Amino acid sequence: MAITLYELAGADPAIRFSPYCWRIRLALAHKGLAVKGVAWRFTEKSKIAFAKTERVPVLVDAGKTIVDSWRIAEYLDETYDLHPPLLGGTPAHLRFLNAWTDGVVHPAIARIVLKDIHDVLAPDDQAYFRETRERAFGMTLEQVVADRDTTGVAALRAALAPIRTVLRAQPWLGGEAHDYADYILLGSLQWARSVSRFPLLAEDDPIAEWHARGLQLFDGLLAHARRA
Ligand SMILES: N[C@@H](CCC(=O)N[C@@H](CS)C(=O)NCC(=O)O)C(=O)O
Repeated sequence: MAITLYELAGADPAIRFSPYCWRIRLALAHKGLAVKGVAWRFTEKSKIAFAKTERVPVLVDAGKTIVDSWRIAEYLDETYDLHPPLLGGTPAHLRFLNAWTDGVVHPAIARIVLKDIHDVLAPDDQAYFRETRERAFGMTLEQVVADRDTTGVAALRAALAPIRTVLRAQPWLGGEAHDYADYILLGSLQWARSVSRFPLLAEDDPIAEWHARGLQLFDGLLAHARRA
């Protein structure tokens, strides 16, 4: 039976925009595994209650249910060990990259695309998203993104400096070949790309060149995805 992945979707169910779900889409493609994606919306908590979580991604494979993108990547390496490795052994540096991306890069991206995310959501999700995110940020969605053209985008580009340094020295974050390190950040950029046309990266940024190559991986998995 095919692997099933519950993925965050917009009002248009073809718009899949969760950074964590994109990491797993890329991870599955890396492993050469087929997947059936199931569109899930923020307010459909009951649909994933069987997994004892309120968040996606949720992966179901051969009767097993796994939640949390990092844990899913570990599971895929453990279970499909004859396929190309994603994490490879004891991935302390990848754990760091994962935590840094979630904790530093995501807030910087959110400061730019938060209102765009809201705009792609179905009506029930829009109300939920506005309420939960405005509570978390302590201001309106419009206020969060008000300075995105100036300080917002500058803050994101500055935060990405370590990535720029690495990509000046090697073609992929994984080294000579792409691996889960690349999928972590590609997933984050795909989150923004799915919901927004705002240019996160300057054209001459080495990260933009890497991103262009990343979009074409696995027959253009990211490049061909539906966008708002
Ligand atoms: N640490 C989790 C984070 C998962 C997560 O936060 N998912 C978001 C979608 S991007 C979610 O389901 N949010 C539900 C909500 O905000 O109610 C992972 O890596 O999978």
